[in-house]
Amino acid sequence: MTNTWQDIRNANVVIVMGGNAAEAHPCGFKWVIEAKIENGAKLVVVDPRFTRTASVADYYAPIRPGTDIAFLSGVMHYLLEKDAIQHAYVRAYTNASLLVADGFAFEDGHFSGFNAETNSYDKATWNYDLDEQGFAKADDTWQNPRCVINLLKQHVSRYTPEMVSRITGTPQDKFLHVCELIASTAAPDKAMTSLFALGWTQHSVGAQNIRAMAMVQLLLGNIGVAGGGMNALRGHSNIQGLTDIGLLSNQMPGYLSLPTDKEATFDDYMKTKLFKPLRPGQTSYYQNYGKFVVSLQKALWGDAATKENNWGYDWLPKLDIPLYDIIKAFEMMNNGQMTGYICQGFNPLQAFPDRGKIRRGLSKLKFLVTMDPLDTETSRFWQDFGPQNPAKPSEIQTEVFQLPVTCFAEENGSLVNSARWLQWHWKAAEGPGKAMSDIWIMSGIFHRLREMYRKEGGAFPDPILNISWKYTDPRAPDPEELAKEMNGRTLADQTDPVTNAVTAKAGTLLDGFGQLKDDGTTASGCWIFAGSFTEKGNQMARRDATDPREQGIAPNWAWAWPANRRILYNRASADLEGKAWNPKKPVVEWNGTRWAGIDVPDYIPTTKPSDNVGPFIMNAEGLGRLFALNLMAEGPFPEHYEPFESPSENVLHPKVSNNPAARVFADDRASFGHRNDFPYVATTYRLTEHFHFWTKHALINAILQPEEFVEIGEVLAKEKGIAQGGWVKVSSKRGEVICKAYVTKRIKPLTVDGKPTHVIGVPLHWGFTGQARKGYGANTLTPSVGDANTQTPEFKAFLVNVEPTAAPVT
Ligand SMILES: Nc1nc2c(c(=O)[nH]1)N[C@H]1C(S)=C(S)[C@@H](COP(=O)(O)OP(=O)(O)OC[C@H]3O[C@@H](n4cnc5c(=O)[nH]c(N)nc54)[C@H](O)[C@@H]3O)O[C@H]1N2
Ligand SMILES: Nc1nc2c(c(=O)[nH]1)N[C@H]1C(S)=C(S)[C@@H](COP(=O)(O)OP(=O)(O)OC[C@H]3O[C@@H](n4cnc5c(=O)[nH]c(N)nc54)[C@H](O)[C@@H]3O)O[C@H]1N2
Ligand SMILES: [Mo]
Repeated sequence: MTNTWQDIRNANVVIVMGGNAAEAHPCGFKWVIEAKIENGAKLVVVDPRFTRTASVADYYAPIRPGTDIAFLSGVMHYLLEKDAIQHAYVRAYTNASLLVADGFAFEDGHFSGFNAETNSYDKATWNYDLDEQGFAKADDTWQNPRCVINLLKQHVSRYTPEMVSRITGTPQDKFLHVCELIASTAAPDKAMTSLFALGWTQHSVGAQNIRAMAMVQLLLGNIGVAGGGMNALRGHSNIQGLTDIGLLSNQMPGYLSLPTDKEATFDDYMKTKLFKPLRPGQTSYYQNYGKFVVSLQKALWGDAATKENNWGYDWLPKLDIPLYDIIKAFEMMNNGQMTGYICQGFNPLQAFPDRGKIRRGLSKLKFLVTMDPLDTETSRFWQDFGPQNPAKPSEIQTEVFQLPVTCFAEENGSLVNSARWLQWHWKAAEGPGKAMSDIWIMSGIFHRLREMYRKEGGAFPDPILNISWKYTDPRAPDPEELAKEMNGRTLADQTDPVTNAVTAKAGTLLDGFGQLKDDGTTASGCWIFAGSFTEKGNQMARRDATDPREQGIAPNWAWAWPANRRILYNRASADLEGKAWNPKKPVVEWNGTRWAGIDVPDYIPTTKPSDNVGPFIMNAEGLGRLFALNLMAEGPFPEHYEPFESPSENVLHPKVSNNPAARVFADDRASFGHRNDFPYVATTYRLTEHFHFWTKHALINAILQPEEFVEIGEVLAKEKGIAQGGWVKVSSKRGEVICKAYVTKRIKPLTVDGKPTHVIGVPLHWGFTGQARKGYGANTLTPSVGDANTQTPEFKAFLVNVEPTAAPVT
């Protein structure tokens, strides 16, 4: 989230598109209700299904799964045509005025630089037109056709209301009404908040769905302000923490990128990181990158990381391909390239696409280790259940080790919520039986590995042998010790550069990342967490809910990264003079000498408004990007591509139907179905009564939602002779599910490119362990294809067929 849960109540319009917050985030959803009651906010829901969120909305519009870019490009077209944008904001705070390099173009579904042989882009032209000093040229009058704003206008001009409706199936009048509600927040004192989750991410164009709305928000001046922002409602209680501390395979803690094998030396690595300012006088905060990465290396290797060895740079892994995501891991298992798998708190047989492929992959392993409090389907994959069940466990040679672990309530620790708050929690109970903590198990594996490296050498022992492991109990480091290590501390006395006085003795916990150094005198395991555990104590454990302006900012409740800042980019909440755009809901303002307010300024606090430094200081030009440069895999502007399985051709460019840069393996192409055989669109989702695949182990949840079902609209049910509560067989090219039909008014057929299109809803919670009735699982049906930037699987738009059937024999 750029903003916070509490801040939602400041919104004038709340749009839930690409998620179902009332169902999946029922506690946080109370802030939407507060926005409605206290602020008179309008709640708008755009979803293929009339959801629990839609049931309390002021306005609902249906949409075909996988077509949000067409919808949102149509919104941009509407805003630009009606001139419903916040002009002063767009001119001063976005890259609208900057000129784009000459070679950049878009034609017939491809951006410039496409290589049809490698199916990838050379992004050289996805850049600004730079002057001799390397600064981006600009035309503040917007006359030059190469201005970002003019290229954007041209790009979205194809998305007329007629075209939007033809692609998305959203009736034109409903689309236009949503546009009107959105446009009402272009006023400087009005804000819209965008709440989204998997309805946007789980597509082969997922990241561009989100970009499209971020662009809408920039055009409206809704980023950085109270009640605005792009608010990803996250999943597991600590999934935000997972990405923060670098558990994605191409990242290190604090979103620092893992080196690639093209970056053989530390200098090579740093060359592409320091982001020289792209406008004169601009602050480009990532000029501090070296301080973050050296401090991380010092945290990893302590005294062994020296200036001479570039702080242990050679010990960092170097990626040989862009990344090893989970889809890739299962591809490698299937090809025999990965033979062992440690599966910690993860149930891929249930959770990952094309279950048959997952099962085949696991069956080829030499060993599988699961670390889980529960008996998961993955740990018993050899018993698989369903029509595709191999039922020959004796032929599977994989050795499975199940390690029972404790869970969050059985240990101290912190969870990072969607609002980036690190909240400490305290142990409430002892773990049952022989369950041990994740930390204890991981430490044990580490010590045994290190012992083996010590004794046997091995290919490359240095990264493991040099690890710094100075914990009170090396067998099980204390969560507080780990938290302090993440925060960071000084390794030598720090002195004031002018007076030479000692400002912090060696060993002092850092107050913030501003104190980090690139000379090896500071260590920090995750620079964005610096300030979370200081000499004043554990900031994550704070529980003071005082909210001085009653505006949803309680600075002493827990601690938010970065720097305890609650609203990101909050400099943009004020105008060019430093006064709040919305005087009723100021966030930070210029008080004559510095930036101050109810939040920690996202800016250099002493930079005067007249210095004309852009508010987005993490970007080298300091501006919000309507043109994304080379950061996205498939283009600097979002473009509508059909899902890999789609009921319609791409009416904009039939020859380039799908995202050209999506994550798809050649072997998987044969497993995609066609609309002739699988005529219905399916989408998968969750229910409040279950949490993924765990709560079916609890009797109460199993009673609330006892068995697998699919939702089918009344029209299709009638056409197919499917009865309410009757058995149906849902099939895709990859497998079939037999379950009960829930016939509903909440899904209506859509007219897509002139043809009626039916959507089938597939909740995902059932498997073959636990208390609920056995089910085949939604992912028996889903395709193995991922988003081009994040590799998130396309769980939300694929094709199936459905037929009434007899009850299965069990
Ligand atoms: N009770 C409960 N709560 C949970 C979870 C749980 O299992 N149970 N899981 C947690 C996790 S890990 C996560 S990630 C979050 C997920 O939170 P959400 O993303 O809100 O959850 P989903 O149920 O996947 O909802 C996706 C919604 O998007 C809609 N949708 C599908 N395709 C499209 C599309 O192309 N465009 C648009 N506009 N909408 C589309 C679906 O109809 C559905 O209503 O929930 C979290 N909260
Ligand atoms: N078709 C379809 N598939 C989906 C989705 C969808 O919308 N549609 N959603 C996707 C999403 S967003 C998600 S997040 C995934 C979820 O997929 P998973 O994360 O694989 O599902 P969970 O059941 O949440 O599994 C987490 C496991 O962690 C265990 N666990 C809990 N606490 C601890 C702990 O402290 N330590 C350890 N070691 N284990 C613990 C639980 O018992 C559980 O077995 O599913 C994805 N799959
Ligand atoms: Mo999730």
